[in-house]
Formats: sequence, structure tokens, C-alpha cells
Amino acid sequence: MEGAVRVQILSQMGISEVPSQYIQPPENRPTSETNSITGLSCKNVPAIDLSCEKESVLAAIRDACREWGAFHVINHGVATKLMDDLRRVCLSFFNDLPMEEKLKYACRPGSAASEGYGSRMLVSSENETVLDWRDYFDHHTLPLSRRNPSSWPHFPPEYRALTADYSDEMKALAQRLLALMSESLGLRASCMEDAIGEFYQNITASYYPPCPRPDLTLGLQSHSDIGAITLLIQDDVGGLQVLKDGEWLLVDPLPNAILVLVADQAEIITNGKYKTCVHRAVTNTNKARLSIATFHDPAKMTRISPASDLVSQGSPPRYSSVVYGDYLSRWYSNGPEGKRNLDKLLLDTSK
Ligand SMILES: O=C(O)CCC(=O)C(=O)O
Repeated sequence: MEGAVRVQILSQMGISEVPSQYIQPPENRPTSETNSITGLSCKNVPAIDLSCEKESVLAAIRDACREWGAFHVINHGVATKLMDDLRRVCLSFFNDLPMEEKLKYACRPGSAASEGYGSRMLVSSENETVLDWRDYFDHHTLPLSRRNPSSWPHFPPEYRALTADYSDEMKALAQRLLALMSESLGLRASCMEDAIGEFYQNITASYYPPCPRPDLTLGLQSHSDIGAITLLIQDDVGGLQVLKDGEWLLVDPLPNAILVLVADQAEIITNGKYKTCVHRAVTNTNKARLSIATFHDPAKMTRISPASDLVSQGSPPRYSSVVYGDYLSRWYSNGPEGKRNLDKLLLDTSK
């Protein structure tokens, strides 16, 4: 099992300082401005109503993916009760199950992205990286050959069935959104999904315990998501920030909305027309926060390259093609650091 101390234990000890491994270098620390829930609400991630007329949805998606790489969707067809129930059971796993029970589900140490209960998903090497102030439970949900609900929490009793239902709903929504994103670029609806192939889907419930020093720590370090598209729900605590034009902006929780994050492979497929979203999570002193992210990735053997319909003499490929498994191994061995892994694939198009 993963050898790391769970952050929840540190938080419950009532310490007033955080251990040095959690202290971010000054350039990565949130400023008190970017940490404030009320401070930055004037610049909001766009919210798109999927029940509106199609042309206006396509135009809104085009603008949001170009400018933000992120947008909320409302009237998305996923039952509010399912989202609420999943938030409730995930929170109950972290809050109500004794630590020795939770540790029965611990991730394997030293194995990147292994399923289960952990604290160190984005650590590139044991000694170098500053640790996130976060515990999580990662579920491998799709394809069905990877889905093994017996390795997910037994408590609360409805946990596994809800997670499986939610996985299916997220897959359908991701397919719908990729089709809309494709069409918004004038591509055939299946273009992006065809490029990605069968979804490898993971669901990660992140739990950020109260932290005595939000000014020195991050709940989750700055990164862009590795795969193609991420669908995220959060509770009403707030703490997710996106990087826009060099500024960290808080994503105000929008009740019943689902946040869509464009991820690295979507930026490659769209030849940079749509931007991967660099994001991070900040902590707070008094309230634990929960988010549930559903990642949709290609299979490791899939080669990802800019869609041929978006490449021409006047618009040459901006990224070299990459086998997703190679991209993934580099991401885990280098660490994320914003979107530097994606930037390494950039081609010089100035010649
Ligand atoms: O907690 C959040 O809102 C962000 C979660 C996230 O970025 C992730 O799980 O990769």
C-alpha cells in the first residue's frame, strides 16, 4: 500500500504549521487575492446552457475553448440527484470511515496512477516534489474490462453502484461534448472521438482537508489534464482556480453545473485551436472541500496528432504526433508543472 501519510491525519492533529514537504516555493504560492472566494468573481468561467439552440451552443463552446479551455455546462441531462448522491457517498468515505478501514484501499506505492486511496498522485520523484494538501480515491471505470467495483469502497453501501452509474453518464456526456466541440470547429461530429478512440476513464474524488497555512500550500499543484476531456463537479466550498492570461481565477461553484476542462490531447487534435486548461486547487483553514473529476483519455497505444482537416499549407501542424502511452510516462516522470509536457511537442511553425 502507498506509504504516504494521509493529509487528513495531519489536518486532524490540529497543527498550526505544515510539514516542510508541503510548503510551496514562493513563486507557486497562492497570493491572498487569488485565495479569496469573493475577490475574483467578476471574471467567471463561461456557463453554457446545453438546452439552447444548437448554433448558439456551438458558438459559445468555440469561444470558451479558445479563450478559457474551460466552461460550465448546465441543462446537461445528468440527474442532480446522481451528482448529489455521489458527492455524499464520496464525502462519507473520507469523513465517516475510520482511517484503518480507508487504508485497506490504499494505492500501491511507486506505481503511477494506481487505483485506490492515496495522497501522492502527481509526485515525480519521492524527494524532489512539494506535496499536495490532498487525499483522493481514484477509480478505474472504463473500459469495462478495467472496471472492478470490488476494489472500490464498500461503505456507504450504495457507493459502488452510484460510481458505476455516474461513470456511464459521464461517458455519454463526454461523447456529446466532443461532438459539439468538433462541430464548433467545422469538423464532422465524430472527429475528436474517432481520434481518441475507446475512452479510458478514471474518476478521482479529491478531498482537501482544512489546512493551517493556505498561504504556503496548494491542494493540488498547477497542471493541465493529460487526456482529452475532464468533467468535474465540486461542492460549494470553492478552491479550484484556472490560469487565464497569466492570472489565477477562482472557479465559483455553480450549483448543479458540470465543469468541462479541455485537456492536452484535445489541444493537439485541434492543432492548438482549443486550449488545454491549466488549473490548481487552493486550500482553506476551516472547511474540507470535495471535488470529483472524471477523466477521458485515449488508450496507451493510440497515436495522437492534429486532425488532418485542421492542417493545411497555411495552417501547418503545430504539434508533433505522440503515442499517448509515451506522453503519459513522460508526464508522470517529469511531473506536470503547468503544461510544460505539452509545450515540448510544439513545432516551430515560423519557418
Ligand atoms: O479539486 C479540483 O477542483 C481539481 C481537481 C483536479 O484538477 C484533478 O483531479 O486533476
